[in-house]
Amino acid sequence: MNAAKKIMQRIETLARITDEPGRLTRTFASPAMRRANGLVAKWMRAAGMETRVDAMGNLIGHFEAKSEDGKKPSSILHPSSSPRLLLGSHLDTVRNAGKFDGPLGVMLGIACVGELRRKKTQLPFAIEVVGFADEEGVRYQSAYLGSKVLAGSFDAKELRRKDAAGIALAAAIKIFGGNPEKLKSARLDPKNLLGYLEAHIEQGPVLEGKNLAVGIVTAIAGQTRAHVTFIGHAGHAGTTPMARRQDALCAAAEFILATEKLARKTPGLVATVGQLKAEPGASNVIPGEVKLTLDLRHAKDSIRRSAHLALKKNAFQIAHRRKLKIDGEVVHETAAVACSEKLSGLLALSVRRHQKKVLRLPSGAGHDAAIMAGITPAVMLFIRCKNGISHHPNESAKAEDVRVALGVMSDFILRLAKAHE
Ligand code: HGY
Ligand code: MN
Ligand code: MN
Repeated sequence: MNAAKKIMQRIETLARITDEPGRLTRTFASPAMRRANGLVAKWMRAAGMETRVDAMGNLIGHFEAKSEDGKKPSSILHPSSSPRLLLGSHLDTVRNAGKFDGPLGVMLGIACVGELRRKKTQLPFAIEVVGFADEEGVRYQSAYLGSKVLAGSFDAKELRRKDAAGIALAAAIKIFGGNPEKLKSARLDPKNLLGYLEAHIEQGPVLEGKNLAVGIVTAIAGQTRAHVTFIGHAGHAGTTPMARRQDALCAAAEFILATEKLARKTPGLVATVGQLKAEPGASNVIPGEVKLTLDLRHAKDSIRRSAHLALKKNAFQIAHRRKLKIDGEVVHETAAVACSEKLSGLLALSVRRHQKKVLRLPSGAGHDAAIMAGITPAVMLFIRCKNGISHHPNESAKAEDVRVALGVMSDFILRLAKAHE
């Protein structure tokens, strides 16, 4: 079976590993994540890699091209100190997710190693394929827990975060078999890293619109994730006159529409209220308290930050006018990150070998590459996805485009090896 077909088959198999029967949901340190790590580790070993799961639950496959006599090339002194190129993406998903967001990058990384081994290619560096433990931030609301540990930018304060069931992050790590005390030492040594290449579906309509299989990411948009709570007064739906209500849900509704209005009139800004919880949550009770999430993205940090300030001010004004109290906190913020010019230039040469046109485009979605760029040059290859759909079960990519991506990535590795000799 050809490599692209095998990747598509594995994507299907992996998509059946879920925490929620009937739909794909695989969140940080969950039983499904454990099963997914086990299966992907098996595929990594079949491709000739040694595998390990680090203190945070990241799955890492290590590959060293051996010379004919089975010895490691001289530059590969020891797994901990050999120069290496990182490939990969995340294995966790959003709720009711698509199959490709994350896993496609990991499967392509494994396939690259499989090709190198099949062709007995000699490389002056090792390759590590990473399946990150938590990029989406669904369970603990703060994204990139896996890549932050490898990049050494994880903040130990996050360990106190609680999930919806009240389980602290530190406890979830331990239950999964990780070690919250060893997160610092799980950091990769930047000295050994040549770079990080992440292949990922575009999650947007641009490549499809230009009829291109792949594209190169210029930069990853910055993001702010915040929680906003409107605190009013619960009351009887039948007896409380409209003029005397402190209805938290009406305040939230006004805020949500104001958020949408600001994003619609600010070029390049996207804003989303993805979660909302109204308490006490009965049809005949005026909602006394509403907690909602706010997700803001923009390629320019200054615009994202001023939008956040404007919305915060607006929320206070709405609360004041309606005689409510308001509370809020920023739970996650990452700056916009430019991809490595040097590695993108090399990747462009590889794309040109497989596609007439080289398109460079920004990413509105966040990616582990944004965090890994903190310790090593990061470069991203986008793969066309159908109607740009993502974070939805209809997310899909074509085997033919996956074949192109595999060719580009394999070519990129050889180019990097040449440049490294
Ligand atoms: O939300 C995002 O941008 C990504 O899918 N984590
Ligand atoms: Mn995603
Ligand atoms: Mn993703």
